[in-house]
Amino acid sequence: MGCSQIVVSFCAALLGIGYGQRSEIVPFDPYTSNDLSICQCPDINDLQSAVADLYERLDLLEERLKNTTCEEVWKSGVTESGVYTIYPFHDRTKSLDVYCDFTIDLPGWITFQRRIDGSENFFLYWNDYVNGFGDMNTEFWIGLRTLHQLTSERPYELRVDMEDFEGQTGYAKYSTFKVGAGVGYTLQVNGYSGNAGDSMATHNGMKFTTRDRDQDYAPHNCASKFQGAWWYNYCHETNPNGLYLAGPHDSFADGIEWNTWHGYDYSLKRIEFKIRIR
Ligand SMILES: [Ca+2]
Repeated sequence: MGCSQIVVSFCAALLGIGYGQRSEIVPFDPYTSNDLSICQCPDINDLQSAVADLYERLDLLEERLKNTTCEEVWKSGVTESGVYTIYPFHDRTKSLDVYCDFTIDLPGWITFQRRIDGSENFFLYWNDYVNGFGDMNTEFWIGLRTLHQLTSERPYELRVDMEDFEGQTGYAKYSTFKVGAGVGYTLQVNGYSGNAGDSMATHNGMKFTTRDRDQDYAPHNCASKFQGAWWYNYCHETNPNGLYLAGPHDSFADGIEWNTWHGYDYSLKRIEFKIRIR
């Protein structure tokens, strides 16, 4: 133990500040010097200011460790997709647990919806869709409130990945994705690229509709008719929150459809909606 550790620990203990804090006022390297002759108790004001400085540095360090996005989680060395805590808001005290996808188009995406096995009931109500539901590791919806909070603070892009029961995959990307404030939660989506076709275009500018809140253009309730919840127009080209009908079905458009890829009578095996800051 060098001089300053001894002195500062001793003086800090005397002054009731705590054990082991290091003051900068000792003018030599505390970890190498063995010259105890110049050890002296620092002034209490200097000591307090050194402690304050230390706390400030700890705050800065803690701030640096807070990942804003899934991309930052990935860049920190994590490579496995899963649920991680990020700090995506301007208010850096506010955290959010999200599922980060590190499987495709790296460095990483926030997944906000997933259908994969039909384990979750998606024919739910307004409050469910505002607040979110399900299990982030299997099937879930992150919630309209969260989507609005995220996309109102920074510009986001969207990626939709899908898979059929024959093992084919398709995707659609959009350079703009934004969800307006409640109660409409109006969707803004455009700038398509991909290989599954643009089934979101008809939903651009639409409000969100659930079985108990009709904000679509059809005379009936599109969510009730197609057993889902979405930014329905009159009514849809994609119905990702529809019934898990597992492949070809006789009913019309009430499964997990992406019309420009598999039409209105084929319910996809997997569909995932993901966003990241563009
Ligand atoms: Ca309607």
